[in-house]
Amino acid sequence: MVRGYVKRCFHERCTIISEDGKEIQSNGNYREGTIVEINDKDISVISDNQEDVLRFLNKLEENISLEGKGLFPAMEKAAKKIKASALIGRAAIVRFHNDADGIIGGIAISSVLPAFKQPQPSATYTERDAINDIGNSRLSFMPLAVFIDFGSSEESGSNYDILKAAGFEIIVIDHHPYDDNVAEKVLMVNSLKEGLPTDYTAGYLSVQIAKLLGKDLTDLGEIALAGDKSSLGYSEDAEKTALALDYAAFYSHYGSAFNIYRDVLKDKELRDALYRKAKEALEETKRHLKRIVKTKKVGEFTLYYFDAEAIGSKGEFPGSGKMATLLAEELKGENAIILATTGKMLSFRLSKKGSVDLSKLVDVLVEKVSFIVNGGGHANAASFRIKDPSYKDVAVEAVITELEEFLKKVDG
Ligand SMILES: [Mn+2]
Repeated sequence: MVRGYVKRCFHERCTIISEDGKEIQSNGNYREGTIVEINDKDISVISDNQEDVLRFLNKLEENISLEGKGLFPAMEKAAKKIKASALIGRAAIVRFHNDADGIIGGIAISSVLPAFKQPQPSATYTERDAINDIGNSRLSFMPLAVFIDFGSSEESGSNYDILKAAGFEIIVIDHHPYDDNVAEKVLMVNSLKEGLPTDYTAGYLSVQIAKLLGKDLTDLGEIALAGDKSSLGYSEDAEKTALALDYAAFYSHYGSAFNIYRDVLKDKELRDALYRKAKEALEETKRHLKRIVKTKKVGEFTLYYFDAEAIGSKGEFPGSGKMATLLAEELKGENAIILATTGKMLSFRLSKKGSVDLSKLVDVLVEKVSFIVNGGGHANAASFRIKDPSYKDVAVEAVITELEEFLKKVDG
């Protein structure tokens, strides 16, 4: 005798998922989402109250068997939850950061979990996102939300309360610095939380989760690593695809992007065309950068800073963050900190990984400088936002002052 979950009934034929993960076809007519007891060929209704459904779900998750071992237990737990959710046809939303790493994560997870897919424009999960997600799934029971390559921060966490109050369960797959309170509210799969470096990117972790569920997407994993320039290594081909994805992401509208990303992965001609356009734009940017970049010696470091709006045209690829990355690569091995300013956003990059923790520097800036609204990122790449673009020059001054202090403290 096992329990089962009524997945759907149509013309007196029902699909029931048993707690050991089997799909059973049966005659009858039950309400979807009902928990039943299966006794040989007899089926009796238990209930459809939330407690019984949750108990069933926990049992089902426990019974899921995985292919091999995960990098850490939270990863296995997420894999089981995703598989169980897919089995019972639970409503799900997958939001992923709209860059190569996030996109690969979105593709990997949605290959094992049918879900509403949504590229995430900002690095935080906002009030607006929460209200939209609730609105989109308000008729479903206990929907699952999976957030990839963003969403570990305190700011995101405050909006998870709304989502959870509406009955959502949340999984966050990420490699950005995380907030302890957020880690308690969600099932967090974050490399930093497990003592792994940020090089285990969100897309890479997502590919590993899919692998535990029998989907081998190893090639995609490399593209995710390339997108975030991970030290775990990647092929030249993966690097090309990552750049093509970033380029497509930059120009696509948020709602319709997902299928284009899949096309880029499938269609080499399209990928190469996008790659060439992106590469051209980057080469052009490189030439302009040399012309306008300013430098300032701060302690052991040289700060390279530039106004991204003085290069190229507004709203065109590459964005200011990518420009900063480009310069960081040019200066590889040098003790350089790069700062790109544009509108309200200022982005830092490091040319020598690990030489200083940029996310900590941004924390200090947010705390000490009144016109800096918020910020975040990781050790090698971080950014912050100012109240108004007119504060841009003062912001650069503030960065120089605070950086000096910050470096002294790190040394001492
Ligand atoms: Mn990432």
